[in-house]
Amino acid sequence: MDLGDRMKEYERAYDIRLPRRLPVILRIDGNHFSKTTKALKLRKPFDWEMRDAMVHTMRALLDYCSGAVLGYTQSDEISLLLRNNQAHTTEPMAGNRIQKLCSLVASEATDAFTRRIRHVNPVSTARREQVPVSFDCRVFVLPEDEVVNYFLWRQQDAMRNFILSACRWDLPNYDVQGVVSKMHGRNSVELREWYLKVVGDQANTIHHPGFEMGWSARRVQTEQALTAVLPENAKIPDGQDEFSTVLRSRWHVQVCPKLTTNRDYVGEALMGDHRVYDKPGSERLADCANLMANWGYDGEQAISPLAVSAARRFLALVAQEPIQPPFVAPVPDGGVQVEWPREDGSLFEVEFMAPDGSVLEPISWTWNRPDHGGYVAAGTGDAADISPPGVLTYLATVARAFLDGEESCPDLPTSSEASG
Ligand SMILES: Nc1nc2c(ncn2[C@@H]2O[C@H](COP(=O)(O)OP(=O)(O)OP(=O)(O)O)[C@@H](O)[C@H]2O)c(=O)[nH]1
Ligand SMILES: [Mg+2]
Repeated sequence: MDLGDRMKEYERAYDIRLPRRLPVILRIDGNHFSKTTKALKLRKPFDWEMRDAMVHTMRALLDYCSGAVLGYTQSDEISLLLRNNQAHTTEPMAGNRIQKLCSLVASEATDAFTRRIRHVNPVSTARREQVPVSFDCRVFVLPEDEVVNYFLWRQQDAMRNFILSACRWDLPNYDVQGVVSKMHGRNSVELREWYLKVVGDQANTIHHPGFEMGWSARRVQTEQALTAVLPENAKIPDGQDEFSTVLRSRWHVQVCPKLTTNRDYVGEALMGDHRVYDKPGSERLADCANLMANWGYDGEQAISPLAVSAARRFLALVAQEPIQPPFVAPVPDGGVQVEWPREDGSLFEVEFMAPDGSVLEPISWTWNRPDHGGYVAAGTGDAADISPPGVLTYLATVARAFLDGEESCPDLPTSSEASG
């Protein structure tokens, strides 16, 4: 055997591959991050720049890894779920070769995190350039019915660490160490209750829920106006018009829902069925409220609390009507969109916008009908307007007429009609 063959044989002995078609988990973890975070001068116990860089890295890895369907990050770690069973011909990433997968993904993570953490804050760029950062990566397969449990395990780790850290940092005047050591490992739910009782009303403002639950990303389909995605001056394709829409797939980053009560969140990603529109409106609204600025990594605004509160009141009104619940989606400029499609292709859409100073809770609506190439009705108002019948009450009536198959939009009654 010549030298080359002999060396190749040594190499091949450890060129091990994962079995095909099983769910693949990659876990990327910051190497010695207790030291690294100190050198980067990140805030303890929870730091937004660290979080931003981790979420950014997760997003970069989701794009990098073929077959990625779900990402979850907490503390200094990221878990990715990859699938390679979509078709019989689907090729797994890096041929499922373990060494190649781990080294590629760890390098990509290191690159994405390093760039982000150095430049997220211009004041610290120069100092941070001196700090070496590295990530490790492990990879394995598991049975389909364990995938949800895997993510649940990582989230429980986040929740336990969150409450232990929050107690230690926020309650220096208490014998936290005593309480923690009494409860440690036994019952973090009790510890959480104790913490909430002690910090009282401030509980919601001290830490963002994402520090407790972690952040996650799934691929979702969103509907966009055709005119918004076509290049400027491009011709609208035959059979479509300026009101046509297209489905676009994108990564949707959010505070991870509590997985013990939302197992479907992971289950849907695993089964390749995770359209953003599948959730009840109230849950989607809660997701929207938790989005950070730049949630789609395209310069989006955080969702306005006023828009969320107006949309919430509207959903409560609509829930009293015997009609199907609407779809709810965030809007890039900080608003929330609530909409119903009809089988004939019509769409009734209400947008709760971020306030621009002119009115308290600006709102606009359109009833769009494709066959007549235009709007049946459109209007704007202030959701805060409660003079009879109130804009929200009116729009709930319109939604009902729309779903009842009406062809025209009820008029906005004048105050005298409504009270008379
Ligand atoms: N200051 C600060 N530190 C953080 C934050 N998130 C994570 N960390 C640090 O990251 C560490 C993650 O823990 P581990 O991964 O178990 O420990 P490690 O030091 O990275 O060690 P290895 O992973 O074994 O290399 C925590 O102990 C924290 O010190 C944060 O938001 N702020
Ligand atoms: Mg680590």
